[in-house]
Amino acid sequence: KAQKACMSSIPEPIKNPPLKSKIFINNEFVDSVSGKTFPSINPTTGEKFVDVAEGDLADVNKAVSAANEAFRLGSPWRRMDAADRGNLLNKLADLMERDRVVLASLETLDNGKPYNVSFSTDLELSIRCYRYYAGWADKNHGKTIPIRGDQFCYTRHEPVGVCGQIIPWNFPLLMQAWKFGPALAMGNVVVMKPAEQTPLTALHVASLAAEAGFPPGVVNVIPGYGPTAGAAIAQHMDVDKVAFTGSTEIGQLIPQMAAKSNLKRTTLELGGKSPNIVLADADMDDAIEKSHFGLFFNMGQCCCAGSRIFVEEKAYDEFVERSTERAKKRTVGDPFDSKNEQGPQIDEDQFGKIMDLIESGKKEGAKLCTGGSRYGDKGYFIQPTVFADVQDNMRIAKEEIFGPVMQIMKFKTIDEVIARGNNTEYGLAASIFTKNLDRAIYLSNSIRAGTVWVNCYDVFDAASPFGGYKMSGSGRELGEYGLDAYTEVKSVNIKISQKNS
Ligand code: TXE
Repeated sequence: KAQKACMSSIPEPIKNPPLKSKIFINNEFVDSVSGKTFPSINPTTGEKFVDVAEGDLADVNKAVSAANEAFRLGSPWRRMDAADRGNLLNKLADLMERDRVVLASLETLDNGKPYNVSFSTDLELSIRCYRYYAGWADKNHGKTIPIRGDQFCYTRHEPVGVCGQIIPWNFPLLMQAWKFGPALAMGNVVVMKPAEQTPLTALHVASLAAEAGFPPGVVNVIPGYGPTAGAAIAQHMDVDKVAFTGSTEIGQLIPQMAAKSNLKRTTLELGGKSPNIVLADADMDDAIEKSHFGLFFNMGQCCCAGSRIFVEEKAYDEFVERSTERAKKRTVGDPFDSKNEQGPQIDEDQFGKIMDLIESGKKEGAKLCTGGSRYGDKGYFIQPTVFADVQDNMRIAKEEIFGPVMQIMKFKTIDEVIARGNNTEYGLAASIFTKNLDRAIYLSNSIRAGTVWVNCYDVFDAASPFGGYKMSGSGRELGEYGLDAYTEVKSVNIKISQKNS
């Protein structure tokens, strides 16, 4: 009931929101140096709806120069009080509130996620993230340290400088917020490349940053492709740091490019194959609904999706049967229609990758309980799919599917499920459903993952750090920990005539 009341308070979307489709440098929208554009496709129809300026090396060079100029000593940005950087971030959040319907509509048009979700989740979490980091702007400071001798020693927390930020398409606004928030709060300047599939909300937010009053050159957004614009950022000699969220495959290239150029700092947030462990003593209604959400949310396009569900033997049959029923009820279709829980996948490539993995599951002998095919005949929709009797060596149990495809496996003992849960190159997230506190804690401590959810899934808060063990990434975003990636610590030692305690 509460959910319904909340949904009904969501304002109507705008079907044709205003589109900002040029490159954003120095607080201005400009064409690409080459004059080239690329099409942005509506995943609901598979049709182009706008041409976007295509940035590459030449545009990245321009943006990096603008960013360096904004970061020079004595610049308005460098001279600004830290608290005022926080005020600007809060102003940006206010403007996002003002344009919330436009941004949510744009996100749904470009990405295909249900409008209700864009409005109530993506916008809400993004705005909160900016406000959270606004509060940190004047609170991440150094120490004075009582070293030996007649010395005065203190540390300064300085910005890293020009931060390259490369983000994916699954949560365009939120990934931008996770990266802009801490970077700007700490006084850095940014050159961001949004994913080629979803450049529009990033560009709209850039214009809001200018309106909020961020000085020219502090925020730059270059739409374009990965191997050109993205690689130009990662390889740039005048970029001090690169933060990347995307595939593990490209995540392995980023530090190589960083090292071969100027050893810029890197943080990576990559793929996952997260275990969701359901013990027989769990509240089954709750475990089934939250496991459904943990996998199918955002069309399965979540790095932390609970995509290996291990269910204890005694509860296995019930879990499979009821999860199948729930998946069959999942409503799929036009993401602007508020009755739909699921929209299209992001593009043809992802659609093809997911269908290929579904076929592999069928061929390798997993039991297809529901779904398994395309939905409709237009756009990139896939039926909610459930596989049971999945074995650990099947491709669907090992590879990140990034689609609406659930894998259910059976286990007998706690030690077995820990070993199997950890038997992956990834380590982003995990979850445990049980009423037994002792087992919940033992399992949470034993699974090698950056986030563990107990009796819940996808609980995100800007204050709680997020990031991966193993090949799911390095470094942490969000929370106080997330400031580290955007801070250089300088130790200053001053010789003094006499130190006293
Ligand atoms: O990712 P890419 P794709 C996973 C998911 C998905 C797979 C492929 O399994 O099926 O990755 O998705 C930029 N130098 N995730 O192809 O290519 C690119 O332009 C610099 C998990 O979309 O990694 C985009 O901005 N940058 C993930 C960003 O990298 C490059 C979210 C991500 O694209 C580049 C998305 C290059 N050579 C996909 N090549 C998560 N962790 O949430 C590409 N890019």
